[in-house]
Amino acid sequence: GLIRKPAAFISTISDERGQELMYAGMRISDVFKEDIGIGGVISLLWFKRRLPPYATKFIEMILQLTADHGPAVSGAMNAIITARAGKDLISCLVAGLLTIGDRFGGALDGAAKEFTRGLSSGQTPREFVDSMRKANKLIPGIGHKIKSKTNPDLRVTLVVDYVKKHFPQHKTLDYALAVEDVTTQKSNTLILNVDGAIAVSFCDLLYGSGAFTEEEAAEYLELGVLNGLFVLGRSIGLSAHVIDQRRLRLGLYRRE
Ligand code: Q5B
Repeated sequence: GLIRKPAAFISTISDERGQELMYAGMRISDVFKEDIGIGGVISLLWFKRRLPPYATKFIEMILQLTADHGPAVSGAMNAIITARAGKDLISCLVAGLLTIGDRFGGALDGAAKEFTRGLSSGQTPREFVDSMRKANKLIPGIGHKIKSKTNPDLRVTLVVDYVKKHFPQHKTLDYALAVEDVTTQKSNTLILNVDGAIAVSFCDLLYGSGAFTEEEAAEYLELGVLNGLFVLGRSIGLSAHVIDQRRLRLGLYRRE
């Protein structure tokens, strides 16, 4: 009889085999009919479900806020230098993206992990800070090279205001802000930074929106989706820097 070939390749998020492309079961024509936006598309492809409008707007807000932070940050510098070396757009983009990690732009997953651990284990903010110091670990999502209590990061203010206004609960964000009160006693640059603010707010979305079970929320954090948000957002700005350098027709860079 017929012997079925084992499936060598499994995918569960999109399907182009029928007449219409489907994103997590939603027809591409309905994506536009219902005007779900890029936040809605991300909620379908990343989370395989529709999320409430305040959540999809929040995803869009993250992409807009993280799109760029000037030419001086690690990612942009790498992309600019690569562009000036005459490389193609993808090489420049990848050169920039490869700087994203624990120190720059890639502290979201770590921040989500550490702040949820501190909160769920009942540590006070002071105990949390002390436990991290004892473990000889920097707190992911805390600290900035130029932003501080006296030179606040408006991106963080925008996130905090949005979450407090629209989210049904924001206990991880509140906890992180209380941790910031402790860390800024040491140095006023040890603020809750943009990575940290987005990460803890996303924990509140995953655990508090009612769209995910506790296990699903924990699994998404484990899978590392949060750094993906920064990567996606910053790709907009990195590409822009490459286009800018080409437009300016700048030559090979060499430090004087
Ligand atoms: N200390 C961000 O360092 C930075 C501490 C800390 C406890 C901490 C540092 C850090 C965690 C990773 C993180 C995301 C490297 C940052 C981003 C996107 C961006 C970027 C942009 C954009 C800054 C001075 C003293 C030392 C340290 C202590 C520092 N951080 N203690 N927990 N987290 N943070 N990254 O200023 O006693 O003197 O030895 O790694 O969240 O990437 O715009 O630039 O959009 O592009 O060089 O915003 O905080 O400070 O390393 O000289 O430390 O503070 O132990 O204490 P700095 P350091 P001591 S957002």
